[in-house]
Amino acid sequence: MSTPVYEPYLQKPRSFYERYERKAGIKEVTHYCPGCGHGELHKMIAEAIDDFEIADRTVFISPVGCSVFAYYYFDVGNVQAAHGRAPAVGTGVQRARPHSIVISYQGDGDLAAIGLNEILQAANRGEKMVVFFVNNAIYGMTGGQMAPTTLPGMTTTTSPGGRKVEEAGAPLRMAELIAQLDAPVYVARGALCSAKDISRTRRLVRKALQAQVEGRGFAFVEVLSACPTGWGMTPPDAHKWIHEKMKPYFPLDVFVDKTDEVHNARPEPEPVPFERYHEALRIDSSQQLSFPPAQPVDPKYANPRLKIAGFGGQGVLLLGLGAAQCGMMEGRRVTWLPSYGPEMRGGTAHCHVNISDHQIGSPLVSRPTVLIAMNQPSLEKFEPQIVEGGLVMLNTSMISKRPDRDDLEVLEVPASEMAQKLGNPRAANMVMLGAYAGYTGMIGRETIEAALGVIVKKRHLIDLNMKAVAEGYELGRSARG
Ligand SMILES: Cc1ncc(C[n+]2csc(CCOP(=O)(O)OP(=O)(O)O)c2C)c(N)n1
Ligand code: SF4
Repeated sequence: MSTPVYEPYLQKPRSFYERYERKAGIKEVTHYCPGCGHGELHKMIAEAIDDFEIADRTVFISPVGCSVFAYYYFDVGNVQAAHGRAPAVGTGVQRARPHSIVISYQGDGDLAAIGLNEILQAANRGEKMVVFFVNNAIYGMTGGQMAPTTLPGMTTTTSPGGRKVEEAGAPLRMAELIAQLDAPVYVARGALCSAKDISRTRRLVRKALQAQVEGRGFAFVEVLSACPTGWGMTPPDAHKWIHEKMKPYFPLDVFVDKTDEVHNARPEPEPVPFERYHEALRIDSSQQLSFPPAQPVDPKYANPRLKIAGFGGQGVLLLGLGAAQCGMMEGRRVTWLPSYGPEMRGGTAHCHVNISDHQIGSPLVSRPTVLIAMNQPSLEKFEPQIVEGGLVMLNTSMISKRPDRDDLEVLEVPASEMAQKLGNPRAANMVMLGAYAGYTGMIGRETIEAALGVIVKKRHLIDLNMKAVAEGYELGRSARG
């Protein structure tokens, strides 16, 4: 008798990514600690998105806090907002794209401290969005500081003697605060501690999302959620603590439910034509097409996502800007995103560039099709991110090793030495830009020369840069054969 094959009953929601491509090597699990409420709530939201079949028009706004990486998990539209600003970002998204389902996901530090004004104003305006407010009574991400929701007497890293109400005020009951405004249509509080509370919270989540599907208005669901790490407890003790300590202070209830009374019909989905953005930005799109796109482009190199990396002073940001400028002058859609940070002090500096014939979803390049590595640490750091069979361009003057992977196409360019021969090693970035254009055919040589006039601010360096581009271009072309 053959063994029956059972379909798994419990499946990952479809609106979660199949794999969580957050870091090389970590693809199956989230970054949350064991027992953390964020993971539980994520799953409830994802299941509801699946059931309402709204993944293609959902925009999830991740906050600053432990859930900052939510965009690695939810396979929907994602925006990462500055601390406390998710309701403002959500307002913009909702008003620009009224058919979107906007989810603002926020912690208590994010929503009730730095973002208190934002949330009250958005709720008071009755913006059409749902806010999931994760109340774990502390700042989890930064190591457990006191939050506006920290309970009286509760010990945190910034209230080692326990929260003193006479000094810090009483904990804010956000659901009650929002509920006394006129505009919100649904305000509720749930908890993630027992099976009963979890299934009740699931219903609240669905109801609030349903209100968005039906275009009814502002919905707010506060969720009492465990932070075993920040509280210094095991997950079972943390659940018990929510039940015994948090629930008495933050009662579970549905404070407002006007979802049957209020109905603001949503406009039918109406995608905004790309030209309308140009209109809004006062860009004459016919003027953009100053240079014919380089033709023909091998499909392998079309619509590239570039990561360009090196150490501070190698001009990697300018190299990226040059590539983006060229793409723009050839009438393509482009983005350029510099990455600053500790890299400025001697490590790697890098930028993300997209050049595309299509609308670009995100300026972030997490899976580059092309890596331009100007020094060895950049190769080591970003090689694992390159897509399978992608192109890596190495400044061999500074890189002695070769990629570990054998699926990559490698173009070796002794860029710094070539630039040195021209009189200035700092022009290595332009050698690389020329080599990229010559090798892939993605950018026309004339376009680069014109682009230099725009991006190189020191006029006396334009000649040198032109020569560097020309040398790189020839090397790239002959390497291609
Ligand atoms: C403008 C700004 N101020 C402060 C910080 C530091 N910071 C990062 S996360 C955080 C608190 C997050 O706590 P919470 O919203 O409760 O989320 P949790 O980590 O508990 O999920 C703070 C203060 C920051 N990133 N940006
Ligand atoms: S620190 Fe707390 S809130 Fe953050 S992931 Fe860990 S358990 Fe969750």
